[in-house]
Amino acid sequence: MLRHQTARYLFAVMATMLVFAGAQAQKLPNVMILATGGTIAGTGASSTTTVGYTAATVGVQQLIQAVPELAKVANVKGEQVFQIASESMTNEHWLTLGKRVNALLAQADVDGIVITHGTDTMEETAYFLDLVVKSRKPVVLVGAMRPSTALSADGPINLYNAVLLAGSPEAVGKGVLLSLNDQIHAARDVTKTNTSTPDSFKTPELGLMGYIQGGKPFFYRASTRKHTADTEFDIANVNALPQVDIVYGYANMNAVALDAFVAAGAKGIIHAGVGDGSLAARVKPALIAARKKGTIIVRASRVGQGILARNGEANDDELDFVAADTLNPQKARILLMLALTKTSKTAEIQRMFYTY
Ligand code: DAS
Repeated sequence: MLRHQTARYLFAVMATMLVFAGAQAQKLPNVMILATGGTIAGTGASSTTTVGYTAATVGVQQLIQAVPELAKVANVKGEQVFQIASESMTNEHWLTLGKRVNALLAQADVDGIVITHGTDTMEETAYFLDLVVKSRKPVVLVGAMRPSTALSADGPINLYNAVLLAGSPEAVGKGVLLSLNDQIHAARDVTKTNTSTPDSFKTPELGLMGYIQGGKPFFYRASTRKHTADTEFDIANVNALPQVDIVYGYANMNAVALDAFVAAGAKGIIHAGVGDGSLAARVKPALIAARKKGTIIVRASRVGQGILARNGEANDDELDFVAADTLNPQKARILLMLALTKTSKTAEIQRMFYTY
């Protein structure tokens, strides 16, 4: 009799625990982890290998299994969208990823998305998504500066923080975010500033958005520019992005690269000029000729910070050029590509550079 009662009691306890666990799981946000490769999925020859390792070797399920704490902050599911080192990211990868993100965010059972990604072009993918994601739900890009096999690998804690951030109400409506090193950055203004150290990602001058500490995100600022749900760009029916290339400014610069890009059919050129986007005497005629052929010219700066002033170092009104505002050249390229899916009118394109 006693054994029967004990069995019934144990069964009742287990049933209660299962119901409680289910209720807990129901209370946790549903976060999708889309894996694309990079160092966070990298492996090195030894635990002290922090450069010269192989990126994009560990699969998404392994990344999730390596951080069992994820289950305490979200119901996570993983999907391997592709597996590449991000220096090899292409427009085609971006269109695939952007469409997948929008499809998942349209699902009621997805509360947020984390994208594991290489650090080399992470800021670019983040900004592309900032301009094409049609949702206020959090999208967080995360990577690592050390491979998963290294002593003090930063991937696991970065992934934990990113999942926590993507499932947090505080991150809703903030635009696409990038989080490494316990920091939260806005996609538009963050950039990689160091080739190898864990604190590489910074938002110089304009400042990071906040921190993740003790399992909680803390926001101190938000972007003033349009993004995500407020975007005018739609890639749903876009199968290829217009070719836009970047010419880099330097002393003794010539027009060889510019002419080659235009001859190859570039629809737009980002001129990453010295200083405030100054045009070298040997290059200006080639830029004017390219514009006359219909190529859109955006004046940006290699400097990295500050406003690229319209009609400052060149008469953009007269030349019919566009000024990049504060976007770095690699991000100006992204905005110009998307702008060219809607218009080739320079006044409209300039408006977009002052809007996003
Ligand atoms: N090659 C780098 C990349 O995939 C590795 C990394 O830092 O993530 O971007």
